[in-house]
Amino acid sequence: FSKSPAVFNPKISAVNPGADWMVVRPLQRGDFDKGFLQLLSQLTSTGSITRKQFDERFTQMKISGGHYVTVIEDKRSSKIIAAATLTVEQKFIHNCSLRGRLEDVVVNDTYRGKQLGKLIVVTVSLLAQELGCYKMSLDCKDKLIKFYESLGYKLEPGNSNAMNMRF
Ligand code: 16G
Repeated sequence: FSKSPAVFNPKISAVNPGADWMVVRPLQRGDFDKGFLQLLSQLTSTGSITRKQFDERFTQMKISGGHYVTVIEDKRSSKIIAAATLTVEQKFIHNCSLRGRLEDVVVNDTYRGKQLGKLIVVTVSLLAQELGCYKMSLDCKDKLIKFYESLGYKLEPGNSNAMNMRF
């Protein structure tokens, strides 16, 4: 990320969120009541997750480690308005290195244009770098390629085709 202008010449960044009505922080159990799952449903199907299921998954993620679910809360309404997850994989390659994956990035529709997507992606990307990941990867829709490129992500032609097997 060292050449990313978004990180080193920001108007808005992890250290300068630019507004006192919001906070960037790790997911908390109480976020079940702050619309976290409703926000995720703007990204894809969540199913109908009960409080118990949410709590158990939260606990499992804590125990297994490597899951950094990060959110932005609007403190005025106590609602989660953006989220992104860093998942860290342990590797043998690259001298027993770590690989980061950027997952489940979503910003509430009604908060468009406030650069919250940039804020949360830059925050989570810096976290990956701080944790010692040798790279950070993501899958995204075609229309989001420009957005991620503006934050320092690059397509690697011939080397990074996303393929899925859906079950
Ligand atoms: C996007 C997300 C991915 C998410 C998937 C859900 C980013 C950068 N990518 O690819 O993390 O899990 O959508 O879509 O946020 P699906 O329900 O079709 O798997």
